[in-house]
Amino acid sequence: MRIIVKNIGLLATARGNSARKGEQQGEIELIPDTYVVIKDNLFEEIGGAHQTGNWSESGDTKVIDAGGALVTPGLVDAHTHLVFSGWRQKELQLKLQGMTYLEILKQGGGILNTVRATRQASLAELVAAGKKSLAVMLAHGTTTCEVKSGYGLTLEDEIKSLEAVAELGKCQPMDLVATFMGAHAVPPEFEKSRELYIDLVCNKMLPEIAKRKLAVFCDVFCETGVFGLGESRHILECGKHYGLLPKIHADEITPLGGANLAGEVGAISAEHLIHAGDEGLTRMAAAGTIAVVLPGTSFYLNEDFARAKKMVELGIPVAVATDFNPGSCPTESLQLPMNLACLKYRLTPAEVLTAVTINAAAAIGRAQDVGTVEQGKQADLVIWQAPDLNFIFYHWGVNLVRSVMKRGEIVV
Ligand code: IZC
Ligand code: ZN
Repeated sequence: MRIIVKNIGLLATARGNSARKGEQQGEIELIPDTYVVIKDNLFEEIGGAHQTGNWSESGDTKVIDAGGALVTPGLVDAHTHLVFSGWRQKELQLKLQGMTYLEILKQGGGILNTVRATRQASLAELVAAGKKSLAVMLAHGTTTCEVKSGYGLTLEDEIKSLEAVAELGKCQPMDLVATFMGAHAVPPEFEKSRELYIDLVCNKMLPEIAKRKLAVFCDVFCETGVFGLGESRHILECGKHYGLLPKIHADEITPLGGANLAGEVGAISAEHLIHAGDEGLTRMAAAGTIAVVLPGTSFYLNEDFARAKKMVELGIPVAVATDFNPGSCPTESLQLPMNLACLKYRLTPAEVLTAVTINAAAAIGRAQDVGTVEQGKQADLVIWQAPDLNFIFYHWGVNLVRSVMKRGEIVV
């Protein structure tokens, strides 16, 4: 069976199988009036400019009319905490009274509220909740995403969370990549003996999760009052020992030095980086670490915005993600983060498109098979309710997706 997507008004896509940095971040292909051919779930042929082709349905050819709209690769969300139970709308009042994110966490709220509910939830309940969130993501154009554990914080509950990710990967269309984040917070039962919790993460959770192949990456919330630099280094090195590649929540709320650590341990990506200093960014550039910046979180926490433009100038590949989680960024949609990346970071639409497709794919180890519309790649794409690329960065606050294709099948 061949599928033709015809009448594409503008095809906008980055190119290649690896992260794009520096000037390459903004170098994308813009092909007007074209078509794509899909066979066996993969892109088989990409038309040239003003090559509309003369396609008609037949027994083994299905034709989809893009209606002259903008088409891009399916979006890739490189940073989510989507397996959880326990939304935190009650904390909105505390926020409005002036309590900060870290103050709420210190009082046993925040992440720990979600941990309590997640521990009580069954695997089936986590899967059901995750499925709802993934359907919303897909409806907003995301076709591949990363998912972190980190609301279980016991061996059993971290495994339950990662098993939920595995289940979810099988029962809905999106591709999921799992990250183990046992080092998301120190749970209350270890408050007075945090080194024992770190021991549990390193000597029980990591080996078991690696043995069961439940995660590809290991992430740490390196932050004042959460995990310090030395603790984070230790956990990430242990993760490496068990074959889990390091990721790090770095310099989100305080300038602790997480970006430096990312460079030092050779992290595949460092996330947030709102307060990352020049030295940290230089180290990241030298190590080839991808910056996963999360403008929705800056917006929601009323924080500064990361220096993404500077990162591009320094030759750091930049990805933009949602940070979807029930505390600091409760949204499944990448569209507002894309608007913010353009309007607040001052990245160009082309740079942001690269950030939410090929660079995001590279940040989760999937740049070989998703993230661009090119021959041989998985046929994931978004048909937008938009005539050109500028439009989706300019018209905001509503869902601009008209249709979504995953592995050659229309799913939205
Ligand atoms: O539930 O608050 N920043 N972890 C680090 C989060 C936000 C998720 C949460
Ligand atoms: Zn996060």
